[in-house]
Amino acid sequence: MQHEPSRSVRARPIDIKFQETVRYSEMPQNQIENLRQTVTDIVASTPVLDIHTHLYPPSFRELSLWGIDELVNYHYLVAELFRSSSIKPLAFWALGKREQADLIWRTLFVENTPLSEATRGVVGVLTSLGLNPAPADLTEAREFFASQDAEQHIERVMAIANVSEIVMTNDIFDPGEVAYWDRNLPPHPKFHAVLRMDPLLNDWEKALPLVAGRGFDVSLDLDAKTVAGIRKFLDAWIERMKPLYMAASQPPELRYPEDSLRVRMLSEVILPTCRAHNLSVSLMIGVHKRVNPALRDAGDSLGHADLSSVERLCRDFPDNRFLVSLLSRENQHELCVAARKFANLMPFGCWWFLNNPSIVSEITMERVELLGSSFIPQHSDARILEQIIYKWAHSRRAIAAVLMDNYEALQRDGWPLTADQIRRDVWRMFQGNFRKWVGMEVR
Ligand code: HDL
Ligand code: ZN
Repeated sequence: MQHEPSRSVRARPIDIKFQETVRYSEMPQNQIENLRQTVTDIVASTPVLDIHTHLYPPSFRELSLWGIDELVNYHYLVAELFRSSSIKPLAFWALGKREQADLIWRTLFVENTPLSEATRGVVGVLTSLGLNPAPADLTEAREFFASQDAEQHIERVMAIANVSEIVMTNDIFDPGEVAYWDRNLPPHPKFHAVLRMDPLLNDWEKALPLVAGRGFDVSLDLDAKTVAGIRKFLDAWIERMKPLYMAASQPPELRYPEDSLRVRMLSEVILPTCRAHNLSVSLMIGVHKRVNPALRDAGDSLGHADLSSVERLCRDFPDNRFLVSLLSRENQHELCVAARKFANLMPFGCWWFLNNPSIVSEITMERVELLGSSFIPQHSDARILEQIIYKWAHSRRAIAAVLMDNYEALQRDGWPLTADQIRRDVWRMFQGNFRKWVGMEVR
């Protein structure tokens, strides 16, 4: 029963003098400048483990994309082309890759200024490789890339980007991917595998023949035999691929709990398999696929996801680890709060349409304020090798600025901050949190 305060207590005016409980001592300007330079240097010099990319070593053949024609044909730029050119998608797709690149270059880099994140990125790559960043055409760049040795080029680009290791996206339903793994080649020391399985969750009817085709006894109904068959299929892939985690991109309509094949596949097949192999699952939620099919890979959009479903997954599966990235800017604060409630939830990256400096800054600031250094700030999502150069340069600049503000405030409040503490924090965000999450050795 609520105790009612006596009248006298209630009547007495509440006399609170608001005063600064902490006397902010102004930091000397040179201390601020020193701090900013220290943070800039540490963020720039800490190698990052790029936890989600679509990059592959040369042994993956046509999946391994690099060079100017791939860079300029990035699907982000294809989408931007149609806003500044009269060409229609059908006519564009009828062109060869070089003609496509020439058209994109002329339209977005010559007839217009490369102001967008994705166009400016190509400029930064050319500059960092010592090439003319503003040529009239792609002749010089094509000659440069044609003269590169693939392996040496990978080493050079990773060094420029200060990326220590690259985590791939290995779609077990992609024929090119399956062909690679069927060759049983030795793994590349700097590229790590991830078992990507979208069709299992998003389109079982399409996935079924590919699972059955590998000799597993499965049918359309998710009966006990089929659950066992899909788990054996995944076990075989895990044995071969040794993935760091399992991953799937999900539409914003993902709801849990829900009486659906998607949720049964997740709760009866995927999550138990992850537990059996001590693997985290990465759920990348918020994609509306092909809202404009004519644009192909450039035709995807986004939607607002349901964080209560994510929280209930973390609650109901406490022995699973959820590596989560959401595509809607409006979901980011909710994701931080959910991560405060569940230690088996790891927010990561500023994904896709969020990977722009203004939004990376906003998301990183609210993550630091709510989660300290207990999150993974970024991944490149690079599809073409050289993109890690600009994607990480842009992200490092935004992340460093956020850390400067927070360290400055900490010093103002009297904390005896040291460069070693900053080094430890940045290493944790760029390397340690992920290594620990997936069980890699934490150097
Ligand atoms: O599903 C994904 O992994 C996304 O990152 C898509 O590949 C998307 O097309 C992309 O390249 N985003 O950057
Ligand atoms: Zn991706």
